[in-house]
Amino acid sequence: MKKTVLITGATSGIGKACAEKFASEGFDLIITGRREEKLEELKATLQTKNNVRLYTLCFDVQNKAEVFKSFNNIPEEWKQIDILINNAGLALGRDNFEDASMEDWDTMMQTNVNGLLYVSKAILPYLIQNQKSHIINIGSVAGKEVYENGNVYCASKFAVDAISKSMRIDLLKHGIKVTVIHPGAVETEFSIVRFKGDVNKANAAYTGYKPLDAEDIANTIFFAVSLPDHVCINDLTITCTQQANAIYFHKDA
Ligand code: NDP
Ligand code: 8X3
Repeated sequence: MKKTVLITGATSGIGKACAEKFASEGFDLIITGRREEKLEELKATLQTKNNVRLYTLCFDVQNKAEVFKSFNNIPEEWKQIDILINNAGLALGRDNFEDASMEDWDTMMQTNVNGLLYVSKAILPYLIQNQKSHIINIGSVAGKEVYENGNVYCASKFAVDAISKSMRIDLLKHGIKVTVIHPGAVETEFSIVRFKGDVNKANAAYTGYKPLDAEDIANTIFFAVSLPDHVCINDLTITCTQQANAIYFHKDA
């Protein structure tokens, strides 16, 4: 029987690359995001290319009521969820503590922390029922070391790390694997969003070295979910070769 993967934030970057990878490997997919037209476009492309079924859900992960309504209303045949990839997330601004916007802080915490909690809680009954399910949370190297002006984005990803450890303990009795992936710099829409459309600042974030591609992360996630039932990768940090951690890069001269 085909397996089903639920990917949050599938409209671009890492989430979209995961959708492409899992579809190419024959998984059925539930893809989510706020941009409906991007979800529908991806659904059409992946259905044409691969012999798989896709279901789209358009909601804002920050909205608890919307999240629960979306999952309570999914058709019965989509309730068999094997893998949850909690990927939706963002950084907003890279500002010193005293200059940073409190609205940006709220959005980052509500998306990266609350959103992940709401989605996980909403589909937990399906994952428990399934027994051999797997939760993949997308953390960050920013959840391993704090860097200058990273303040609340870093805090949100430290929280993802703590939540992942806690989920692994509490869900042990249900046989649910919990893996947290901590990527370093990946070239996606992430920096455009972080710098609020400032393309020069966004491009500068990836200049002088070869960053990871979204596909690198998708392939790593696929590897983690392809391991035998008795093997669980708990925690995996992945950077490009020119990045050592959240702070140190070796850039081209
Ligand atoms: P992108 O900006 O390319 O993708 C982010 C995705 O998250 C989009 O699909 C977006 O969809 C979705 N999203 C954002 N906010 C919400 C929301 N409130 N509700 C629902 N969906 C939302 O960035 P990445 O692919 O790079 O980011 C994916 C994850 O990887 C994030 O958690 C990020 O923190 C993490 N990460 C990224 C790194 C990088 O260098 N790029 C490094 C380490 C971690 P839509 O706009 O349609 O809602
Ligand atoms: C995104 C990577 O280094 O910009 O999580 O925080 S970083």
